[in-house]
Amino acid sequence: MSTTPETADLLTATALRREDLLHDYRLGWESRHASLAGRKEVFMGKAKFGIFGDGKELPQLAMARAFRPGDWRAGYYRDQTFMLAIGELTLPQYFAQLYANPDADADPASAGRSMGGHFGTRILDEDGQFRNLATSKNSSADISPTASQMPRLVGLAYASKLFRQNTELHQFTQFSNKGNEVAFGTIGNASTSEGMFFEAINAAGVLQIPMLVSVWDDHYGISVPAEYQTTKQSISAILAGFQRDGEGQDGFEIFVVKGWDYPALVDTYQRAAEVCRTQHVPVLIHVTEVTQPQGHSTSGSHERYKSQERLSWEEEHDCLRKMREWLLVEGHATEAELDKLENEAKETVKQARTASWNGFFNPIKQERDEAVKLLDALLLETNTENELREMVSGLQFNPAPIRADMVRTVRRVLRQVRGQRSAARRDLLNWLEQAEADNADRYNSYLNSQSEHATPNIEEVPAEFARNAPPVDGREVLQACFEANFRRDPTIFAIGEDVGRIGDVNQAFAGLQAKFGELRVTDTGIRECTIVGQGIGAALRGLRPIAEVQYLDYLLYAIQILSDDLASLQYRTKGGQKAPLIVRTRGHRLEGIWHSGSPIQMILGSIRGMKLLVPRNMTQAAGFYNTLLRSDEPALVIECLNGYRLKEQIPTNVGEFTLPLGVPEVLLEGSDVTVVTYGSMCRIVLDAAQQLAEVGISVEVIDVQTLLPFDTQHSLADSLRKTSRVVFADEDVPGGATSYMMQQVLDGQQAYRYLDAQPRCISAQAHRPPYGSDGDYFSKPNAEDVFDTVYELLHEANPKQYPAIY
Ligand SMILES: Cc1ncc(C[n+]2csc(CCOP(=O)(O)OP(=O)(O)O)c2C)c(N)n1
Ligand SMILES: [Mg+2]
Repeated sequence: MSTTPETADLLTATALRREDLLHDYRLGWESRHASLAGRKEVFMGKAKFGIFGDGKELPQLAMARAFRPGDWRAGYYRDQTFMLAIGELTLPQYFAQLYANPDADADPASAGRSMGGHFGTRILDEDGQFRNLATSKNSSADISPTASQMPRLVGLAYASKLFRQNTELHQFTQFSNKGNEVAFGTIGNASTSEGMFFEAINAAGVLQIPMLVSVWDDHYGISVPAEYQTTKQSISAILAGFQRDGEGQDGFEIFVVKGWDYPALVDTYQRAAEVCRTQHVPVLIHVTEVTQPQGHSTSGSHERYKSQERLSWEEEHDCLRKMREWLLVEGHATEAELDKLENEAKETVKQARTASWNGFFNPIKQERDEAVKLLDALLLETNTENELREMVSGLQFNPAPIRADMVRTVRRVLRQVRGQRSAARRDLLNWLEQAEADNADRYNSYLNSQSEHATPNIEEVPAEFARNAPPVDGREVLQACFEANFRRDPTIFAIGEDVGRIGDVNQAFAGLQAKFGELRVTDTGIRECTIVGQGIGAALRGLRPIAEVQYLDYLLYAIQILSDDLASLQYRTKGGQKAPLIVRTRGHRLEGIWHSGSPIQMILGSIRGMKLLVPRNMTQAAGFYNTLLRSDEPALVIECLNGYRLKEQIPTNVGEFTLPLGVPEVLLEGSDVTVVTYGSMCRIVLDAAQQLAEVGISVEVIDVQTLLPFDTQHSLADSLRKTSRVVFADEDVPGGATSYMMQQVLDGQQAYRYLDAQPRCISAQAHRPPYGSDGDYFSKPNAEDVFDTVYELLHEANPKQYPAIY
């Protein structure tokens, strides 16, 4: 440990002032009334679904007392009390999310994109740049899949370790105060059944990071009780082996405390956060005897599955009731004072609810009224009162219109007056155009970065090559690229299996740990999901991780977290958060069922919101890494597994040259057929093209290079205009990424109109390739397949010149 953090003053419950206690009690009741009112809003039809934090108020108030500026949270949908207590959620904001208010000022966590209970703070400013995160109280943006907050939590805590131990990072005071920040995690008891939970716990123990996990244990996961969830029905009991043997030893500190015992909770959180913050020891707090007064969510009622005995027990152990009893016994307040406070809390919530509803609904009503006015004018002008009045009235007198009602009505009305010339029709068309732009911003924006550091804004720097320089192994190009970037930017670091000591299995990091130290180039355990999570969390905190998944085939272990968490991050916060993580992996051809995969369509379908790069060689890969490391977008880079030992020319500016994304490269010009491909297939297609040239067929070979984004300038359509014939080739399953490319080109670029022949796809077999060279030949596309497919196209066009081969 290179610095000694100041020890915080421990705040025990007995040291709390009466006004602090009453403040917490009031807040607890405001939160409770928000839960009660929230459920009613759903049943009245003002919101679609509700899941609330009732029963979990006290532990969260205690946790908030231990939470400091600079700290982070990764939690789940029960945490409204905590968010209210740290001042990062207001009651009107709580209701705004419930109503799905798409205004980021009203719902800063998600701009109405996430259902209620999905919290998060805006860590970016209007321009998409990080705010000062060392002085703010931060929450990463919640997601719904149970336990998916855990991988990211590892990264949030890991960043503190790096900020503390790597003195080069002490200058980044905007992000950290020398690593004194704790990452607080919350999770339900049942969600600890997930593999990700255990993987994250083990990783935190190995890493020794300031991760403080609270388990809210209400005995249930919806209707399924602990007997079905947890061995011995106790997460703290079964994790006891993680308890460290004493100070200075590796392991966890584990605490168990009852969820209704306010003074014990306050004391526990103070002690737990202290040890976590100062010693960087991970902590588990098992909060037991927690209740769920309204049941799991608005989708059902818990009377269906909880016994009468359990329901009565929950009523008696309701944490707010228990706190009231304690306040009275200790003489901190009188019955009358507490009654008053509870009533005031109810009133506060009522007012917040009304204000929030008006803030949500009034603009919609105004838009509706404006649309109706334009529709009225149109009916009058086009004499369509009889035919269309009913439709317009449906909108006009709809008591609870939504934006879809307006747009639907306007589009259907416009259909009826199509072709008519009228000023009112033009006004309505203008209204629709504006509404569509506004709604695109409300509901479809920020899938990708919109900041000045977005990949399209990265300056293009061409590669330069020395004359007569001898070619080197591809891996050496990457190694030189990484080394230059590590020197340029101290926030960059790499983690993964075998990345550290041996410099990854293909040695693109060889020697770099010795040069930059173990904190920059770091081995991890075999745990793909939390390797990615470790990267996500660290990237959220302003660092630039490169997280490695050893082989593309093992990306499946991490695809869920990439898809649910990383890829959706900018979108689900409407630009409020970003995590520019680069995931590096290698795939396509090598050997056998689990070392030669190319499941590109699975990836394309899962990670919209990230970039997907498939460089054909290591020089292209280096150019892309240079671009990505200067941008603020997350990406997956798939290197060619069989390319590390192939010889390449190394650019003299290997750490500076950049490659633009979405720009295909013509590898061979030709006039008869265009073959569109990427990755390891480039070499095979080039080989086939040479053989085709020998029989007089001219093939244009194009490497698309990046699949997300895909050919932003529509250069492939230009090629098809020239050749009128196209083949899409890759190593995915039939109907895999070839279909994606075909859709992008024929549909997206409207290049179907240039075709004189059926578009063709070449892909691998539907099964994975067996081990061995014959397994590869008979399963993956080969040069003969490409030759024959292209030849057939020419044979169809001119059988005389190109007689059938078979
Ligand atoms: C991966 C996944 N599976 C299932 C669900 C549906 N689901 C939502 S909450 C929940 C129960 C969670 O129980 P627990 O972790 O104890 O939290 P609690 O709601 O009791 O606070 C389930 C099964 C989900 N969101 N994600
Ligand atoms: Mg539970």
